[in-house]
Amino acid sequence: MKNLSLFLAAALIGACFGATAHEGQVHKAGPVRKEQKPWGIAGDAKGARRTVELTMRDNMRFTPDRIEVRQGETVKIVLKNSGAMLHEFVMGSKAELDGHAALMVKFPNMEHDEPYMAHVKPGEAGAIVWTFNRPGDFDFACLMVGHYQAGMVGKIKVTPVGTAQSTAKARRPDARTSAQLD
Ligand SMILES: [Cu+2]
Repeated sequence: MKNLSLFLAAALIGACFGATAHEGQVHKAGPVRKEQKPWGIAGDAKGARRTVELTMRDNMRFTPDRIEVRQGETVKIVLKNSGAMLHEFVMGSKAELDGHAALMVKFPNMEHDEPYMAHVKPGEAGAIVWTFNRPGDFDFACLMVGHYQAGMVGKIKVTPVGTAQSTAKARRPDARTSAQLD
Protein backbone atom coordinates (compact mmCIF):
# COMPACT_ATOMS: atom_id res chain seq x y z
CA MET A 1 0.00 0.00 0.00
CA LYS A 2 2.78 2.39 0.94
CA ASN A 3 4.68 1.45 -2.19
CA LEU A 4 1.60 2.04 -4.26
CA SER A 5 1.01 5.49 -2.83
CA LEU A 6 4.69 6.35 -3.28
CA PHE A 7 4.50 5.21 -6.87
CA LEU A 8 1.34 7.18 -7.40
CA ALA A 9 2.85 10.30 -5.85
CA ALA A 10 6.00 9.98 -7.93
CA ALA A 11 3.93 9.46 -11.05
CA LEU A 12 1.84 12.52 -10.23
CA ILE A 13 4.89 14.65 -9.58
CA GLY A 14 6.43 13.36 -12.78
CA ALA A 15 3.28 14.15 -14.69
CA CYS A 16 3.13 17.58 -13.14
CA PHE A 17 6.80 18.44 -13.56
CA GLY A 18 6.79 17.00 -17.05
CA ALA A 19 4.89 20.03 -18.26
CA THR A 20 7.59 22.43 -17.15
CA ALA A 21 10.70 20.26 -17.36
CA HIS A 22 13.36 20.66 -19.98
CA GLU A 23 12.87 18.67 -23.14
CA GLY A 24 14.30 15.21 -23.10
CA GLN A 25 14.25 14.96 -19.32
CA VAL A 26 12.78 11.66 -18.18
CA HIS A 27 10.89 11.34 -14.93
CA LYS A 28 10.65 7.84 -13.54
CA ALA A 29 8.88 6.58 -10.48
CA GLY A 30 11.22 4.77 -8.17
CA PRO A 31 13.74 5.15 -5.39
CA VAL A 32 15.63 8.37 -4.73
CA ARG A 33 18.28 8.85 -7.36
CA LYS A 34 20.92 11.37 -8.30
CA GLU A 35 19.47 13.34 -11.11
CA GLN A 36 20.75 16.57 -12.58
CA LYS A 37 18.24 19.33 -12.00
CA PRO A 38 18.48 22.91 -13.26
CA TRP A 39 19.32 23.91 -9.65
CA GLY A 40 22.00 21.27 -9.13
CA ILE A 41 22.45 17.65 -8.16
CA ALA A 42 22.52 15.60 -4.95
CA GLY A 43 25.92 15.91 -3.29
CA ASP A 44 28.10 13.69 -1.14
CA ALA A 45 28.34 14.60 2.54
CA LYS A 46 32.12 14.35 2.47
CA GLY A 47 32.25 16.90 -0.34
CA ALA A 48 30.42 19.54 1.71
CA ARG A 49 32.76 22.37 2.73
CA ARG A 50 30.05 24.60 4.11
CA THR A 51 26.95 24.23 6.22
CA VAL A 52 24.00 26.57 5.88
CA GLU A 53 21.42 26.47 8.63
CA LEU A 54 17.82 27.52 8.07
CA THR A 55 15.08 27.71 10.67
CA MET A 56 11.45 27.07 9.78
CA ARG A 57 8.74 28.53 11.96
CA ASP A 58 4.96 28.56 12.17
CA ASN A 59 4.90 32.20 11.06
CA MET A 60 5.48 30.62 7.61
CA ARG A 61 8.95 32.02 7.18
CA PHE A 62 12.42 30.60 6.66
CA THR A 63 15.28 32.33 8.49
CA PRO A 64 17.35 33.22 6.60
CA ASP A 65 15.25 33.20 3.44
CA ARG A 66 18.20 33.53 1.10
CA ILE A 67 21.06 31.18 0.25
CA GLU A 68 24.04 32.40 -1.76
CA VAL A 69 26.56 29.92 -3.11
CA ARG A 70 29.22 29.76 -5.77
CA GLN A 71 28.77 27.45 -8.73
CA GLY A 72 30.33 24.09 -7.95
CA GLU A 73 29.91 24.37 -4.18
CA THR A 74 28.57 21.42 -2.25
CA VAL A 75 26.61 22.63 0.74
CA LYS A 76 25.06 20.85 3.67
CA ILE A 77 21.73 22.54 4.31
CA VAL A 78 20.47 21.97 7.83
CA LEU A 79 16.76 22.58 8.36
CA LYS A 80 15.57 23.24 11.90
CA ASN A 81 11.87 23.16 12.59
CA SER A 82 11.21 25.47 15.55
CA GLY A 83 7.47 25.37 15.01
CA ALA A 84 4.68 23.12 16.23
CA MET A 85 3.70 21.88 12.78
CA LEU A 86 5.35 19.91 10.01
CA HIS A 87 7.42 21.99 7.62
CA GLU A 88 9.46 21.10 4.61
CA PHE A 89 12.19 22.48 2.43
CA VAL A 90 11.89 21.92 -1.31
CA MET A 91 14.21 23.46 -3.91
CA GLY A 92 13.20 24.15 -7.48
CA SER A 93 12.33 26.69 -10.11
CA LYS A 94 9.39 28.97 -9.41
CA ALA A 95 7.33 27.17 -12.10
CA GLU A 96 8.00 23.72 -10.64
CA LEU A 97 7.26 24.82 -7.08
CA ASP A 98 4.02 26.43 -8.26
CA GLY A 99 2.97 23.20 -9.96
CA HIS A 100 4.02 21.04 -7.05
CA ALA A 101 2.20 23.28 -4.57
CA ALA A 102 -0.99 23.01 -6.62
CA LEU A 103 -0.67 19.21 -6.50
CA MET A 104 -0.25 19.33 -2.73
CA VAL A 105 -3.53 21.22 -2.49
CA LYS A 106 -5.27 18.50 -4.52
CA PHE A 107 -3.57 15.63 -2.70
CA PRO A 108 -2.66 16.91 0.79
CA ASN A 109 -1.47 13.50 1.96
CA MET A 110 0.68 12.92 -1.09
CA GLU A 111 4.00 11.42 -0.11
CA HIS A 112 6.92 12.92 -1.90
CA ASP A 113 10.62 12.61 -1.42
CA GLU A 114 13.58 13.66 -3.50
CA PRO A 115 17.19 14.52 -2.63
CA TYR A 116 16.33 18.23 -2.88
CA MET A 117 13.58 18.02 -0.25
CA ALA A 118 13.50 17.61 3.51
CA HIS A 119 10.40 17.07 5.60
CA VAL A 120 10.99 18.07 9.20
CA LYS A 121 8.80 17.30 12.19
CA PRO A 122 8.23 19.92 14.92
CA GLY A 123 11.29 20.33 17.12
CA GLU A 124 13.45 18.23 14.85
CA ALA A 125 16.12 18.96 12.29
CA GLY A 126 16.79 17.55 8.86
CA ALA A 127 19.63 17.96 6.41
CA ILE A 128 20.34 17.60 2.75
CA VAL A 129 23.62 17.79 0.86
CA TRP A 130 23.40 19.47 -2.50
CA THR A 131 25.91 20.40 -5.19
CA PHE A 132 25.03 23.68 -6.90
CA ASN A 133 26.74 22.93 -10.19
CA ARG A 134 24.61 25.24 -12.33
CA PRO A 135 24.47 29.01 -11.97
CA GLY A 136 21.23 30.89 -11.69
CA ASP A 137 18.47 32.14 -9.46
CA PHE A 138 16.34 29.44 -7.90
CA ASP A 139 13.68 29.12 -5.25
CA PHE A 140 12.93 27.05 -2.22
CA ALA A 141 9.68 26.65 -0.38
CA CYS A 142 7.60 24.76 2.13
CA LEU A 143 4.88 23.11 0.07
CA MET A 144 2.67 22.06 2.98
CA VAL A 145 -0.84 23.14 2.10
CA GLY A 146 -1.34 26.77 3.08
CA HIS A 147 2.34 27.38 3.84
CA TYR A 148 3.46 28.09 0.27
CA GLN A 149 0.38 30.22 -0.23
CA ALA A 150 1.24 32.16 2.95
CA GLY A 151 4.63 33.02 1.53
CA MET A 152 6.86 30.34 3.05
CA VAL A 153 9.44 30.74 0.32
CA GLY A 154 13.06 31.74 -0.17
CA LYS A 155 15.68 32.42 -2.81
CA ILE A 156 18.87 30.68 -3.88
CA LYS A 157 21.51 32.51 -5.87
CA VAL A 158 24.23 30.44 -7.50
CA THR A 159 26.98 32.74 -8.76
CA PRO A 160 28.65 31.52 -11.93
CA VAL A 161 32.35 30.75 -11.59
CA GLY A 162 33.25 33.33 -14.26
CA THR A 163 31.42 36.12 -12.45
CA ALA A 164 33.06 35.19 -9.14
CA GLN A 165 36.49 35.60 -10.80
CA SER A 166 35.72 38.94 -12.37
CA THR A 167 34.39 40.17 -9.01
CA ALA A 168 37.65 39.11 -7.37
CA LYS A 169 39.57 40.89 -10.14
CA ALA A 170 37.59 44.06 -9.65
CA ARG A 171 38.39 44.00 -5.95
CA ARG A 172 42.11 43.35 -6.45
CA PRO A 173 42.96 44.97 -9.80
CA ASP A 174 46.71 44.81 -9.15
CA ALA A 175 46.87 41.17 -8.06
CA ARG A 176 49.34 39.14 -10.10
CA THR A 177 47.04 36.13 -10.43
CA SER A 178 44.30 38.36 -11.84
CA ALA A 179 46.64 39.79 -14.46
CA GLN A 180 47.65 36.27 -15.46
CA LEU A 181 44.02 35.32 -15.92
CA ASP A 182 43.73 38.00 -18.60
CU1 LIG B 1 5.75 25.02 6.32
